[in-house]
Amino acid sequence: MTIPSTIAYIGLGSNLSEPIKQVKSAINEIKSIAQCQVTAISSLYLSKPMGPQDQDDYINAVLALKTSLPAIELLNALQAIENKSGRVRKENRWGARILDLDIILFGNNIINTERLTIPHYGMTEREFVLLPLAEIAPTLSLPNGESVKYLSQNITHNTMVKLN
Ligand code: A4P
Ligand code: MG
Repeated sequence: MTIPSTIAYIGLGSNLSEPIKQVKSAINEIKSIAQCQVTAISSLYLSKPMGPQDQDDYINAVLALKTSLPAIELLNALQAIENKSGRVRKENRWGARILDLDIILFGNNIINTERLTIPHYGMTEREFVLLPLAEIAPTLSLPNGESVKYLSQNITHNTMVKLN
């Protein structure tokens, strides 16, 4: 029997404790999640913080993976990686963090549960999500039909720098 698989897109972000190292090591950790196969990885991008400005710049990236896991199990695996990185969850919204792993898209699924909102609620307004996503999936559309490439070309561009 073939297990149905889904293409999911994961957003990675870090602005503490050597962010480039954090993001690269998270990519390696994600590669070792059972029932997941990483199929594409964007460049790393340096981005100005969204939210409070009294924090360091972020390193952001997006990767694509193929998985037979349900979305909630993928979230559990990603949160285990965040916890392993030493991330401490704080009350302040959009504050500095060692590692943030968000499920941006999970196939064409629309999920609204207590623990998951997919597509990710901020994805259509965030340059640091749309640019790396359009880099690895230029023909991708959201479940509502919106084109990622179109969204990425029409977002307000700030000062993102592509690092590699
Ligand atoms: N959750 C719901 N939907 C999802 C999803 N699609 N993927 C829930 C992942 N998690 C999801 O997450 C809080 C809860 O959201 C989880 O327990 C999960 O059940 P969290 O990671 O603990 O909290 P958070 O990430 O601090 O909250 P939030 O509001 O999602 O933060 P954001 O919106 O991701 O903002 N500036 C730049 N330049 N680059 C960045 O990457 N990131 C942030 C964080 C702020 N500014 C930034 C960046
Ligand atoms: Mg998060």
